[in-house]
Amino acid sequence: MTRVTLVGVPLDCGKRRPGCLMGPDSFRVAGLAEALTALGHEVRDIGNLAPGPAREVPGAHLYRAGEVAAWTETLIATGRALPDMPIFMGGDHALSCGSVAAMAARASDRGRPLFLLWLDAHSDYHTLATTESGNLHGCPVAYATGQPDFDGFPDLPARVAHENICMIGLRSVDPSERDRLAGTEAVLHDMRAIDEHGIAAPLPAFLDRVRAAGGDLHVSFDIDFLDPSIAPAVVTTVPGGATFREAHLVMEMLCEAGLVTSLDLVELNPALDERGRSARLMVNLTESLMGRKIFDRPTRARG
Ligand code: 4U7
Ligand code: MN
Ligand code: MN
Ligand code: MN
Repeated sequence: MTRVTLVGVPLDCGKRRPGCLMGPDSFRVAGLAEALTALGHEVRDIGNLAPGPAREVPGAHLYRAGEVAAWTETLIATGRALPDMPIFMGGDHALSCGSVAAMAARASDRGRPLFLLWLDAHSDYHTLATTESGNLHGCPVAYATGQPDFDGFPDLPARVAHENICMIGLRSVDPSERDRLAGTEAVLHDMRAIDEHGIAAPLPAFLDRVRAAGGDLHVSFDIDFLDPSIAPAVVTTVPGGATFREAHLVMEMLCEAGLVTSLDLVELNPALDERGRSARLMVNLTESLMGRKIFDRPTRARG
């Protein structure tokens, strides 16, 4: 049994096309709390957070950056103090500036490192200086790892080390992100690697490292990790994403490892959904993460 805290984050200012505002309520309507309760977990929904007043963030090309910075401040303050397993129901991916920073701070308060599993078509490694779109949902990994050029944002209480990051599902990475990530120890699995080796391949080694380090593990699930044919509720669809079974397998393997301490569900745009199917799929995947299985499997031997 896990104690789960649902945190609504109706942050919709990380990109120009609105809609993620309704994400938290779509997850509620799709039955997230009920599904986790039925699996035997203790679930508490603390409602939706609200940001403080916008901060001063310089940069004419940036879209509503002062509001993202205000949300980041709220998320760090609230998230750091949350017990148990928070699920941040977005909201767009700019919320992960705050959720990841908060979980890194919480882990460091407990004397542990934070590991980050990034499930996304994109690497979200822009800084305020490198983003061409000016949309801050493309920036959270750079912020959370402590890259420079986040003037006006709150100081990071604790940063995530690149060597503790694993990204799976990549298929749209901008050249400047690629060049800067290539110089780090982050483990990057693009869709080509998944086609070639299977989605299960990169996980055991990463999970072994989390376990060996006694780390917390935050999973950031951008709905565009999934192929748009099964999850249509996204603004800019990127073809060639994870299939239904590939995504469930990742969740099932994470469940078996028993290491996940927090989760983001982000970028769902309910206005573009088809009769709620994308929201329902995200809820089903969360159920797989939290223990729904057909048969028990013997625990894999660990090296
Ligand atoms: B998401 C992009 F240019 N890199 O910076 C950008 F391709 O949270 C996309 O992963 C960012 O959906 C996507 O605007 C952010 C673009
Ligand atoms: Mn993203
Ligand atoms: Mn994405
Ligand atoms: Mn997106």
